[in-house]
Amino acid sequence: MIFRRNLMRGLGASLLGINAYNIIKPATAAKSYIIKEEDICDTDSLVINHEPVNDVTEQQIAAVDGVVHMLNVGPQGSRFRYDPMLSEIDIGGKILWKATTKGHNVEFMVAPNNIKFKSKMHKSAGFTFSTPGIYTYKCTPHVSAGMIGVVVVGNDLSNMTEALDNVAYYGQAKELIRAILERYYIK
Ligand SMILES: [Cu+2]
Repeated sequence: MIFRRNLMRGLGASLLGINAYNIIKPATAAKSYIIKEEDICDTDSLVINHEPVNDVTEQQIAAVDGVVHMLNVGPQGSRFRYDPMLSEIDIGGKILWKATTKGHNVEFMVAPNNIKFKSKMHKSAGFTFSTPGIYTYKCTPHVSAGMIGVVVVGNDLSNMTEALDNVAYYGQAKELIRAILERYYIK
């Protein structure tokens, strides 16, 4: 389940060409996305695999807590974006990154317990978040263009300091991650 505790606070704000609607968007429409079997990144395709993702079948999409689209052009017209950029899920929730357009992947940058995950290019991928905390992730080839995302699991902000800055952040990634975290979680 997505909790929307912070949604109202951000409404109307605009920073760096992103607005609250596009950062936090309810994932209740997940059932409407049809994922083809061949678009699912299977376990053997993962460079680093800590969670099997080949169990994300069409029938199981309805059980996904959030769907994040990987896009060549984001909702605001920026190149190379995830939509939404921020996902909030409960412990044990699963996110599906859908290869809506090709050329993208998902690679964790900051994660609790230094959990590693890197999906194959051009493929949809899923991950089950069993450890609470803040996760930041990038599209490996597009991080400098700001193709980044944030997942907050279990409303646990204990690794905020680490999430705010990391050597893996560069280009637009750094200011976008900071903007998201500061707007919604830092008073
Ligand atoms: Cu990309």
